[in-house]
Amino acid sequence: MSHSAPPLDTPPVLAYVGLGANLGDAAATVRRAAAELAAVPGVSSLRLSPLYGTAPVDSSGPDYVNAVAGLDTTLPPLDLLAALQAIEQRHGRERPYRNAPRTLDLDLLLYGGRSIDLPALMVPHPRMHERAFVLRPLADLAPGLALAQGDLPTLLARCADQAIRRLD
Ligand code: PH2
Ligand code: MG
Ligand code: MG
Repeated sequence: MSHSAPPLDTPPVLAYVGLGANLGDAAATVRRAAAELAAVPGVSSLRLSPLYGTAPVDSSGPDYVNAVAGLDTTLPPLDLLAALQAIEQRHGRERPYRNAPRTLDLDLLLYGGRSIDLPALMVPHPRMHERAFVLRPLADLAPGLALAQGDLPTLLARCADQAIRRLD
Protein backbone atom coordinates (compact mmCIF):
# COMPACT_ATOMS: atom_id res chain seq x y z
CA MET A 1 0.00 0.00 0.00
CA SER A 2 1.35 3.43 -0.87
CA HIS A 3 1.21 6.36 1.46
CA SER A 4 0.52 9.70 -0.14
CA ALA A 5 2.06 12.86 1.28
CA PRO A 6 -0.31 15.45 2.77
CA PRO A 7 -1.31 18.09 0.22
CA LEU A 8 0.96 21.10 0.09
CA ASP A 9 -1.91 23.48 -0.59
CA THR A 10 -5.30 23.30 1.04
CA PRO A 11 -7.95 24.74 -1.27
CA PRO A 12 -9.32 28.06 0.00
CA VAL A 13 -12.62 28.04 1.84
CA LEU A 14 -15.26 30.74 1.33
CA ALA A 15 -15.99 32.29 4.72
CA TYR A 16 -18.25 35.12 5.87
CA VAL A 17 -17.49 37.44 8.78
CA GLY A 18 -19.92 39.84 10.46
CA LEU A 19 -18.53 43.23 11.46
CA GLY A 20 -20.23 45.44 14.05
CA ALA A 21 -19.38 48.50 16.13
CA ASN A 22 -21.37 50.99 18.19
CA LEU A 23 -18.78 53.03 20.09
CA GLY A 24 -16.45 55.70 18.70
CA ASP A 25 -16.31 56.32 14.93
CA ALA A 26 -18.00 53.02 14.18
CA ALA A 27 -18.04 53.34 10.38
CA ALA A 28 -14.33 54.14 10.24
CA THR A 29 -13.59 51.26 12.61
CA VAL A 30 -15.55 48.78 10.47
CA ARG A 31 -13.77 49.89 7.29
CA ARG A 32 -10.35 49.75 8.95
CA ALA A 33 -11.05 46.32 10.43
CA ALA A 34 -12.05 45.03 6.98
CA ALA A 35 -8.75 46.31 5.55
CA GLU A 36 -6.83 44.65 8.38
CA LEU A 37 -8.66 41.38 7.83
CA ALA A 38 -7.91 41.54 4.09
CA ALA A 39 -4.20 41.80 4.98
CA VAL A 40 -4.12 38.72 7.24
CA PRO A 41 -1.84 36.01 5.77
CA GLY A 42 -4.08 33.20 4.53
CA VAL A 43 -6.97 35.57 3.73
CA SER A 44 -7.57 36.72 0.16
CA SER A 45 -10.16 38.36 -2.11
CA LEU A 46 -12.07 40.07 0.70
CA ARG A 47 -15.33 41.69 -0.42
CA LEU A 48 -16.97 44.13 2.00
CA SER A 49 -20.72 44.67 1.84
CA PRO A 50 -22.25 48.13 2.10
CA LEU A 51 -22.38 49.52 5.64
CA TYR A 52 -25.70 49.65 7.51
CA GLY A 53 -26.90 51.63 10.51
CA THR A 54 -28.86 49.28 12.77
CA ALA A 55 -30.77 49.55 16.04
CA PRO A 56 -29.24 47.46 18.86
CA VAL A 57 -30.73 43.96 19.07
CA ASP A 58 -30.61 42.49 22.61
CA SER A 59 -27.98 45.14 23.29
CA SER A 60 -27.77 48.77 24.34
CA GLY A 61 -26.10 52.07 23.50
CA PRO A 62 -25.96 53.95 20.20
CA ASP A 63 -27.02 52.46 16.88
CA TYR A 64 -24.55 50.00 15.41
CA VAL A 65 -22.71 50.11 12.13
CA ASN A 66 -22.80 46.61 10.62
CA ALA A 67 -21.41 44.98 7.51
CA VAL A 68 -20.42 41.52 6.29
CA ALA A 69 -17.19 40.48 4.60
CA GLY A 70 -16.84 37.52 2.30
CA LEU A 71 -13.32 36.15 1.92
CA ASP A 72 -11.33 33.17 0.75
CA THR A 73 -9.14 31.60 3.39
CA THR A 74 -6.63 28.82 3.81
CA LEU A 75 -6.67 29.31 7.60
CA PRO A 76 -8.35 26.64 9.70
CA PRO A 77 -11.44 28.01 11.49
CA LEU A 78 -9.79 28.47 14.90
CA ASP A 79 -6.85 30.29 13.32
CA LEU A 80 -9.25 32.59 11.49
CA LEU A 81 -11.07 33.16 14.79
CA ALA A 82 -7.76 34.04 16.48
CA ALA A 83 -7.04 36.55 13.70
CA LEU A 84 -10.48 38.14 14.20
CA GLN A 85 -9.93 38.38 17.95
CA ALA A 86 -6.50 39.97 17.44
CA ILE A 87 -8.09 42.68 15.27
CA GLU A 88 -10.82 43.23 17.90
CA GLN A 89 -8.13 43.63 20.56
CA ARG A 90 -6.23 46.18 18.48
CA HIS A 91 -9.41 48.23 18.33
CA GLY A 92 -9.72 48.26 22.11
CA ARG A 93 -12.44 45.62 22.44
CA GLU A 94 -13.48 45.04 26.04
CA ARG A 95 -15.97 42.41 27.21
CA PRO A 96 -17.49 43.71 30.47
CA TYR A 97 -20.70 41.69 29.95
CA ARG A 98 -22.53 39.80 27.23
CA ASN A 99 -23.67 41.97 24.28
CA ALA A 100 -22.12 45.08 25.85
CA PRO A 101 -21.60 48.05 23.52
CA ARG A 102 -18.34 47.52 21.68
CA THR A 103 -15.72 49.32 19.63
CA LEU A 104 -15.55 46.30 17.31
CA ASP A 105 -17.13 42.86 17.03
CA LEU A 106 -15.96 40.38 14.38
CA ASP A 107 -18.02 37.20 14.22
CA LEU A 108 -17.23 34.20 12.06
CA LEU A 109 -20.64 33.53 10.48
CA LEU A 110 -19.97 30.81 7.93
CA TYR A 111 -16.91 28.73 7.07
CA GLY A 112 -17.65 27.02 3.79
CA GLY A 113 -20.43 24.55 4.41
CA ARG A 114 -18.96 23.40 7.69
CA SER A 115 -20.75 23.03 11.00
CA ILE A 116 -18.49 23.66 13.98
CA ASP A 117 -19.67 23.12 17.55
CA LEU A 118 -16.85 23.97 19.94
CA PRO A 119 -16.96 25.94 23.20
CA ALA A 120 -14.90 28.66 21.50
CA LEU A 121 -16.69 28.67 18.15
CA MET A 122 -20.11 27.83 16.78
CA VAL A 123 -20.52 27.95 13.00
CA PRO A 124 -22.90 28.77 11.41
CA HIS A 125 -23.29 31.59 13.93
CA PRO A 126 -26.25 30.40 16.05
CA ARG A 127 -28.25 33.65 15.85
CA MET A 128 -27.40 34.93 12.37
CA HIS A 129 -30.63 33.64 10.81
CA GLU A 130 -32.72 35.97 12.97
CA ARG A 131 -30.67 39.17 12.64
CA ALA A 132 -31.32 41.68 9.87
CA PHE A 133 -27.95 43.32 10.59
CA VAL A 134 -26.30 40.09 9.36
CA LEU A 135 -28.80 38.90 6.75
CA ARG A 136 -29.16 42.20 4.87
CA PRO A 137 -25.43 42.74 4.15
CA LEU A 138 -24.96 39.00 3.60
CA ALA A 139 -27.67 39.16 0.93
CA ASP A 140 -25.73 41.97 -0.80
CA LEU A 141 -22.72 39.66 -1.15
CA ALA A 142 -24.50 36.33 -1.71
CA PRO A 143 -28.13 36.87 -2.72
CA GLY A 144 -28.69 33.21 -3.60
CA LEU A 145 -27.34 31.83 -0.33
CA ALA A 146 -29.58 29.68 1.84
CA LEU A 147 -29.06 28.84 5.52
CA ALA A 148 -30.42 25.73 7.21
CA GLN A 149 -33.38 27.86 8.37
CA GLY A 150 -34.28 29.12 4.90
CA ASP A 151 -33.20 31.40 2.06
CA LEU A 152 -32.16 34.97 2.78
CA PRO A 153 -35.31 36.75 1.50
CA THR A 154 -37.51 34.49 3.64
CA LEU A 155 -35.37 35.00 6.73
CA LEU A 156 -35.16 38.76 6.13
CA ALA A 157 -38.93 39.01 5.87
CA ARG A 158 -39.14 37.51 9.37
CA CYS A 159 -37.03 40.29 10.88
CA ALA A 160 -38.82 43.18 9.18
CA ASP A 161 -39.31 44.76 12.64
CA GLN A 162 -35.55 45.35 13.06
CA ALA A 163 -34.61 48.90 12.05
CA ILE A 164 -31.84 48.95 9.43
CA ARG A 165 -30.74 51.58 6.92
CA ARG A 166 -28.01 51.59 4.33
CA LEU A 167 -25.24 54.10 5.02
CA ASP A 168 -23.15 54.08 1.82
N1 PH2 B 1 -24.34 42.52 18.00
C1 PH2 B 1 -24.70 41.88 19.10
C2 PH2 B 1 -25.96 42.15 19.79
N2 PH2 B 1 -26.77 43.12 19.16
N3 PH2 B 1 -27.25 44.64 17.46
C3 PH2 B 1 -26.90 45.25 16.32
N4 PH2 B 1 -27.73 46.12 15.75
N5 PH2 B 1 -25.70 44.99 15.70
C4 PH2 B 1 -24.81 44.10 16.24
O1 PH2 B 1 -23.72 43.89 15.65
C5 PH2 B 1 -25.16 43.45 17.44
C6 PH2 B 1 -26.41 43.75 18.02
C7 PH2 B 1 -23.85 40.82 19.67
O2 PH2 B 1 -22.69 40.67 19.05
MG1 MG C 1 -21.72 39.55 17.60
MG1 MG D 1 -18.55 38.45 18.73
